[in-house]
Amino acid sequence: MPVSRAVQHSALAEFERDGYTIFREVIDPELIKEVDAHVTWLGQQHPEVRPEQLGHTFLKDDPFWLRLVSDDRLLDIAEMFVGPDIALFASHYISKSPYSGQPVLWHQDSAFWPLEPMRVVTLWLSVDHSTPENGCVRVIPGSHRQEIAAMRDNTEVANVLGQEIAADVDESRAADIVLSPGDVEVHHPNIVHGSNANTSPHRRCGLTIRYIPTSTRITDPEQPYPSAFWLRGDPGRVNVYQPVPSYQDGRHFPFRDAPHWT
Ligand SMILES: O=C(O)CCC(=O)C(=O)O
Repeated sequence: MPVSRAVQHSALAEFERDGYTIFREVIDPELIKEVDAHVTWLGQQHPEVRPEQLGHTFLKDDPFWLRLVSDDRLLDIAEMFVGPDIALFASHYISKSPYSGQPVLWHQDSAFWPLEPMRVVTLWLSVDHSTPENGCVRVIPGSHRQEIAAMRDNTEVANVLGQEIAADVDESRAADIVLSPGDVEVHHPNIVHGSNANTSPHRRCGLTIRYIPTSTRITDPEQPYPSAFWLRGDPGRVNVYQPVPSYQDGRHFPFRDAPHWT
């Protein structure tokens, strides 16, 4: 069902005020089941990669991943924040295994990204139930209005980014983003956020999807950027995009919609 005008209005107001907002039951259980199987398949294809780090170059040759990030339900939400001309900049599964899933230390995404201007939005699709016990995303509401803080390396704790905001973050202000499979949290590139380690018996998997308007330039020297795909509207002139991969039986993750991706 398309997002109603009333929901759009309150989501945009929340996003502007807090730097994040949540949409419930965006992706249906059947597709989430396929996403779940995709994560398992990816882990088997890349046993050398930690499950918190599955992304980036892997998209280039993965028709299911493209099918998922091109889903109209996700693009309709992205459009509310970046307008009608949309490209994918990046996407990663951050799958935290039971008991051993690593934390993501406090950071602002814009400190890392080669984008000019920094117009970009993240949709975080929950694959599992995401709770404080299994290391859900935590945000500092309103912190998207702060300056971009300096980062420092942190290798004392095993963690996903290897870096954190150098200044102290007032954790008493943090909000836990509690989600069910199929829910989507949307956040601003400047919001201070992170997540704790998973010390629970339950996996916590989410897919980060970073959408840009096609007027945002990807300034990385590697062109086309490995996970840059034009998805909707006018492709513009500032980026080159990857060709959409064609599905081949036996080579790619098999999925219901595969016949439309050959
Ligand atoms: O999935 C997580 O724990 C962190 C997500 C994150 O840092 C992001 O979406 O930018």
